[in-house]
Amino acid sequence: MINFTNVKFIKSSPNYLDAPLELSKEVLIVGKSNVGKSSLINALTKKKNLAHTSSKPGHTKLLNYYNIDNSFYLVDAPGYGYTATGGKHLDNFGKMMEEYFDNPHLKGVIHLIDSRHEPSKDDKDFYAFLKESNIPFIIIFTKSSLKLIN
Ligand SMILES: Nc1nc2c(ncn2[C@@H]2O[C@H](COP(=O)(O)OP(=O)(O)OP(=O)(O)O)[C@@H](O)[C@H]2O)c(=O)[nH]1
Ligand SMILES: [Mg+2]
Repeated sequence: MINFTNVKFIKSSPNYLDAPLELSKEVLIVGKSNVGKSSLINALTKKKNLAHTSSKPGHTKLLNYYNIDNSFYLVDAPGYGYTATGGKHLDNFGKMMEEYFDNPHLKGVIHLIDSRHEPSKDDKDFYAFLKESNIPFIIIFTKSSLKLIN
């Protein structure tokens, strides 16, 4: 069984060509800015401050590689759908991801969607992109305040 507490931050990379190669498997966490990607890494690994989180969108800017139990890398990606400057953030993001999806080490994707809102156009576009790819993926809805127990 994989031990999610045996975790190490390895490096930040601008693209997968600069990624660590020791383990040949990686799982990407992706979703719009501020949806909770970095927080999910901290929750999964039970380490509060391993991945840097922020209430301001656009915090994660590079691909951050975490070694999970010497078994695979969990990769925290920058978010889509946010631009501080009004620039072409999604275009840059799209280019980065298209290149990234050529990565033979990519074995799965965790796509996060904010459960409090209708999926955005970017959410739908990325979902369509995932369906077209041959990579297995799951969707996790974040920021739910659903109470299961009274
Ligand atoms: N209520 C609630 N807040 C959350 C949840 N997950 C994350 N947050 C908060 O949402 C904000 C953004 O979280 P991050 O984990 O930094 O989001 P991110 O997707 O990594 O954001 P970028 O790196 O900017 O793309 C932080 O203030 C978190 O505390 C959740 O499940 N519920
Ligand atoms: Mg982040």
